[in-house]
Amino acid sequence: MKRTFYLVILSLLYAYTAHAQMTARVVRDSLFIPWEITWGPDDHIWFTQKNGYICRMEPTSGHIDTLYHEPEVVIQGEGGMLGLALHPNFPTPPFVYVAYDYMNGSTYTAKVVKYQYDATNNKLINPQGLIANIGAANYHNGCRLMMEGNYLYITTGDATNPSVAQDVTKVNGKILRVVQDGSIPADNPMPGSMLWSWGHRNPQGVVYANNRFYETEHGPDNDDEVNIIQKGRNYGWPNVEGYCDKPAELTFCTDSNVVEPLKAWTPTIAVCGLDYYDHPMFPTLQKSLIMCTLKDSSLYQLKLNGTLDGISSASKINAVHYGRLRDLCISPDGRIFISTSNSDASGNTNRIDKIIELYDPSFNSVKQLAANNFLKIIPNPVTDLCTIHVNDIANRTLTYKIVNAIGETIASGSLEHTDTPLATTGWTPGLYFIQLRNERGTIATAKIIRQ
Ligand SMILES: [Ca+2]
Ligand SMILES: [Ca+2]
Ligand SMILES: [Ca+2]
Repeated sequence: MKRTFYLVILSLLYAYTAHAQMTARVVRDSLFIPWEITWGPDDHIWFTQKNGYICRMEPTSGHIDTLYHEPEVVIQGEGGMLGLALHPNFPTPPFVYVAYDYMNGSTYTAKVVKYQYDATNNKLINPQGLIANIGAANYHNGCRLMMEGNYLYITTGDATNPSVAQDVTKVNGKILRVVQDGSIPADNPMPGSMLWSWGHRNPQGVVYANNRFYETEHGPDNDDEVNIIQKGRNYGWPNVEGYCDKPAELTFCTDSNVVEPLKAWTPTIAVCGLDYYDHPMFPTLQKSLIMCTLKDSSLYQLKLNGTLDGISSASKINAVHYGRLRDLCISPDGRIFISTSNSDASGNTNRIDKIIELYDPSFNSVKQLAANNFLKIIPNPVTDLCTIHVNDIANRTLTYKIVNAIGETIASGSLEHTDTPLATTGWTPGLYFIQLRNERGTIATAKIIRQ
């Protein structure tokens, strides 16, 4: 009996992956289902709430500005204001894409709208419908958005009509791909069609990383899935649930060239928001997908294999106990932000959801990144000239900004080589900071001491 007890304790310990020093901090509470949270290049979190609010949050103070309230949004079951994506070159152009459900006459319907960010007034303006007439229902509404290159990807659910997922004349049960203005790309799988892939039940998480498109979707009472989405391929629903492993499924899989999931979960855990982690703040999480779950109320690490096209292990991240988890985003400096989805169990008026930051308080980005030779100022302290050294500049678009002790910018530029000279002639002796940025925001800071 005692031995069994210890074995249970031991197996519980191994069921969770320990991540040294992972600390959780509630950044903001009293929210209503932050359905999509995404990191902006302005170092703010952009997010939707299911009741029709599009917001922007400063992630240290938790200060929120409401950018837009869409009165057209109608919450019905799982429907409401759902996905959001920023243009990949935001703020040039300053486009924000949002998907939501509303009443189109007497028909519950989803649409995708493009807004323009007016930075002067900190508001969204000029809503412009991009895609209309996506079927919606109380369940299975899809509506995750992702922009990659010039293309906007939209997931759609089967809206409780399973057979629609195999009907390539219909937009439901699909992943759609359009150009940023809503037009249909010439290289989509079928001429004149928005369809990119089909046979989906209810995709709820998408992320593009490693030149791959990873996706999560809900199964029925079995077989939640993680997939890699490929152009023009069939993902099986409703003829195939999870892997091609039943006799009828095997026939359909062969006939329709069905793509099997990387991993499937039975019983289901209600897989949801998905992102990719590869930062030294949490070395054990590097090269992993991070996945939220609703029913299972856990944050999962899905460690990728060496070729990044399979999952070598799945484990729960143990610092996270906040109930149902809807979505996440990752800051360029390695912090993980998650949003909860507990208001849906409590009626539409209770705002009990949170955005939470997971970070390592002992992680000193200057020290750790310097240990990886990522960012170094040589020499430091400096007299008239130093070198900004950045390791691994390949495929990175890096810029820097030098600020003085009172926050004034005194120099800036781009980094195109691992070593870039920086003249400090004329600087008043004292303390300065270099901020290193990629296209997603600030990734590292370091002190410069001018003698
Ligand atoms: Ca997200
Ligand atoms: Ca499938
Ligand atoms: Ca199966």
